[in-house]
Amino acid sequence: MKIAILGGDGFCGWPTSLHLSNLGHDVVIVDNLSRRRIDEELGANSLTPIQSIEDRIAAWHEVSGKTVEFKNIDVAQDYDALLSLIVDDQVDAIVHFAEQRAAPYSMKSPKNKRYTVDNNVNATNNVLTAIVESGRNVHLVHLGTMGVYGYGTAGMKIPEGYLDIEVVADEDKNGNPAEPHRVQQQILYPTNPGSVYHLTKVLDQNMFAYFAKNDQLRITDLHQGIVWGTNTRETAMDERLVNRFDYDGDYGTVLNRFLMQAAVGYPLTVHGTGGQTRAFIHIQDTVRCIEIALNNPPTRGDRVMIFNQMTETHRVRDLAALIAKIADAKVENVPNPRNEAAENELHVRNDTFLDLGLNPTKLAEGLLLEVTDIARKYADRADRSKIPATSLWTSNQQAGVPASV
Ligand code: NAD
Ligand code: USQ
Repeated sequence: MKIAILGGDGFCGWPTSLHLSNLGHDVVIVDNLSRRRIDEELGANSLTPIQSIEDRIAAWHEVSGKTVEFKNIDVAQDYDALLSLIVDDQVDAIVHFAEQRAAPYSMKSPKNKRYTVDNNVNATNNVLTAIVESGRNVHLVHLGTMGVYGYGTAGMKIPEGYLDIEVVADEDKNGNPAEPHRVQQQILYPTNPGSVYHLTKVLDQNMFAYFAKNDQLRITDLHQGIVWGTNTRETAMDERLVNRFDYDGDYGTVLNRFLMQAAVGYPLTVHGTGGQTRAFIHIQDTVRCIEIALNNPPTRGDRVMIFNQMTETHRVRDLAALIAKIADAKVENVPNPRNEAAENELHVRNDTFLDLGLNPTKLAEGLLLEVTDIARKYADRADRSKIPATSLWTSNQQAGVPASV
């Protein structure tokens, strides 16, 4: 297949590009390198020494003999370039990662809130509109988030996108009064976003539903949990291919932050009580799930296919305790800079990927390797001043700075 990877220079996009290229697909990376510019703006850097996109692609060619193309296109701004790419390169599938993905960054200021909405909503709208205008039967695979559901449980496992409901109707199909009777329906699971970033994924979801209905676009929306880990089989083939590792207070996600904090002797920053339960997936499983999703497209005219892309759920304080034990680190409860439930249960269905052959990498197997192979190896590149989470959800919140630091 000819596959365009939008956001292919990012944390999930780069290993996905190599994985699909290694499988023999013809891959073109589309990225405006905004994530690298945000690193400069924040004065933060990947813990791992990532190479320029040009050097990455040259190294991949040297190591594998395969060619990956790169096009610098702003998907949210440059509609014509995106349309030309789909038409001229005869794209069969698009994997869409090209969004601002950090919840703390999205909450940092009015400017950041507006940028996140403008960038993410326009990017998705442009992709959908360009696919329709191209007239090509492109399969769109989008990276969405578990966060569209909120993180609660309503006495049932969170289903894969759709909720079965039963209503008591008092009209017949023609709208005439009738004896009350039960009618079954499926609706999109009610949304409950926890940040402006998560809100953009909710808006995406409605755009997908509309374009699938009106234009019969083939769309798969992957509701992914928090990704942990760094390398995949392909990015581990040569140090020049290494994946990015974010640890700063805006872009670093919880498990990778704890791994890095343990490696540099910084207390593990548990926000609040650490009673927040979240869904997780290893980066190796992310790339495999995308392969599986590409191999199992919906049929034209189907509704959006939604898969929950996660393999296990954990409470934040349990993760901290686990890492403290294996890496001999200290845990410190810090003020929670976010406006979120202090404690929650989370139970999630993920049958589709398991049925389609995903064999999950569990935390228990991979954690120690991440600490020793990655976090400790690159510990001297860490800037401790970038660790605290300082982006506040409301003016009532306080930054997540450990008292002992
Ligand atoms: P990332 O920031 O590392 O990568 C995103 C890439 O998209 C960057 O390279 C950036 O330069 C590019 N990009 C952003 N806006 C663009 C635009 N307008 N035009 C072109 N390129 C643009 O993020 P990531 O962690 O790889 O996440 C990728 C996707 O997966 C996101 O949509 C995110 O919501 C989703 N996701 C990520 C995680 C996670 O834990 N990292 C979990 C669930 C879902
Ligand atoms: N947390 C801590 N200490 C830290 C960092 C985070 O306790 O040092 C807590 C947060 O308060 C939160 C939880 O850990 O309760 C998760 O935070 P996170 O930054 O790891 O994840 P989140 O903001 O939800 O965002 C990440 C990705 C996003 C993706 C989402 C999937 O950045 O792109 O959509 O995970 S999910 O969480 O399932 O919605």
